[in-house]
Amino acid sequence: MTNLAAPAVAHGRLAGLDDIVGIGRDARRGGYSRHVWQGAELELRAWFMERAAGLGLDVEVDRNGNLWAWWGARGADAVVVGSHLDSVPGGGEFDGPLGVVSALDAIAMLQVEGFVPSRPCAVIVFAEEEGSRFGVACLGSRLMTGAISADRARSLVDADGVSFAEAADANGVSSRHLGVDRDAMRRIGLFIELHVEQGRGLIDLDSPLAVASSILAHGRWRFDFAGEGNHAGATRMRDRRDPMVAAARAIVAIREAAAARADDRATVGRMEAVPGGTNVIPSRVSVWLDARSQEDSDIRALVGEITERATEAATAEDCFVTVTEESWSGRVSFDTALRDRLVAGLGGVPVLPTGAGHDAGVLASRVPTAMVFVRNPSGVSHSPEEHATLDDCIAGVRALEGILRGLL
Ligand code: HGY
Ligand code: MN
Ligand code: MN
Repeated sequence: MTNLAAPAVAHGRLAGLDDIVGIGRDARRGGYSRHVWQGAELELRAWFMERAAGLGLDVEVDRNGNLWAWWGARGADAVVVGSHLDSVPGGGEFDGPLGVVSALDAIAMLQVEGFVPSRPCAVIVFAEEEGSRFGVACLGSRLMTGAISADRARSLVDADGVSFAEAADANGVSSRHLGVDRDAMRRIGLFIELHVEQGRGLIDLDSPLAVASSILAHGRWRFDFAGEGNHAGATRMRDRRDPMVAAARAIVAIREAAAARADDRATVGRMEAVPGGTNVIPSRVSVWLDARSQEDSDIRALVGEITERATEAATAEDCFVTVTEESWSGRVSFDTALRDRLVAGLGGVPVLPTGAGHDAGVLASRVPTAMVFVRNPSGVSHSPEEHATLDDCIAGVRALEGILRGLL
């Protein structure tokens, strides 16, 4: 069938992205800071509910704070599409929202064309995908699938000491009912997440779209270096037990360890010194490690080496280090039948692996799951420089529309 409809456009971007372009701008960091159940993310939730209701979709919040918008009756074997609306601190405009906006636009286009689905269909917005507030990425999908226990999730705290349980309760999601959502999981027949590409893959392949093959194994570890808090002027250099110096040595070792391995990635993008005064030798320094590798065993080996070297660094400064695994995601290979179906339906687009984590990766071990990537001409993500052209975004919506037409 010929496409009769086109996605709405405003000010040179998809109209849905234009609607939310002013929400959560971060004047200090640049880009967007949209964190679960805080001002901007709450505005985005309200925007989603209104936009979905405007399309006649039936919106609900599930027991873990994820949003669902049903096209037609809720039911088993549903085709579920969507992504997330939260961001990293100072993130880009597309990571998450592009998938949500494109899903709504694809449904809107099918509606204009008079298409009537013969199978349940829903758009989902997963909560706390980036883990920017509570530390564990993909928290909404992990809770829904049982990949994290409700007790563990309830006990996670944000930078102000607010627990996930408290934040959930304050936002109408009962913390007592957090956890594996068997009803929701039974309803998902398959899940498709459209996402901006987060590397240079599509630039180099000269294609606006790709379908995902796999996600690197990845995880987060917290290294807490403990020393002796003391006075910056009164403490002789030889008398210090400075955890900042130990942490600095460990960070250099992290880079060396990852760089010495074929395709491993290790990042320290966050650290905290306690108490954090210019004239105070810290008593504790926490360093968050994000590590990723091709295989689960590679990453275990990498983190093992990093732990040894961090321990040496701590000992050299007469400090101690404790290591806590905050989250773990094994390597994901997406469903090959669904992937091949999408590739064929999209005229033979390339198949790409990704180093970025996604809710689709969490769902992949439970239900057939696929991802569609939209070219990112900057090749940059988790930064205000992340980009996708309007033409490529439209190609993504059209792709999703065609995929839904074929599946529904
Ligand atoms: O951290 C990640 O890979 C992500 O984009 N959630
Ligand atoms: Mn991201
Ligand atoms: Mn994302």
